[in-house]
Amino acid sequence: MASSEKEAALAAVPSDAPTVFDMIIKKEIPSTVVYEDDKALAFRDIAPQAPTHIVIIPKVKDGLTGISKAEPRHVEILGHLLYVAKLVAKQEGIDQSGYRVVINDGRNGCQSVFHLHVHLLGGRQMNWPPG
Ligand code: D5M
Repeated sequence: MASSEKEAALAAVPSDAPTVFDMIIKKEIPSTVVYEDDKALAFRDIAPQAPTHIVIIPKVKDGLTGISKAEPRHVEILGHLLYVAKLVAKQEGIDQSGYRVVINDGRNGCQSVFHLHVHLLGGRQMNWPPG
């Protein structure tokens, strides 16, 4: 993660207010959408951390600002987002070489946007442990 991305995450204030992702869903700001269905939207990350870096979000937030806020009613959409990650990885041609799926949560997790999202990263060798 670039230091500016980390700084943005550390400065972010957790909130249920609309985020930049709502603007993307409503097409109020541009994004490069790579997948869309009735429940999920996937678009290229504006600050890519790998050759392929896609953000996958639920179209309806329903209180799901982050994974730590998940309730039983969110189980279906959470599973769907992971399945979309698999579909998009194949579509992006990174399924053979492997990839990483990440959900950042809260301050220590470096979450900067409080609308649950799954990162799909690939196209390079990842390291473990992550930074
Ligand atoms: O990740 C939030 C991610 O959202 C971060 O990787 C940048 C990305 N982002 C923020 N604004 C945009 C726009 N406008 N388009 C595309 N991607 C965007 P987090 O896990 O919260 O740190």
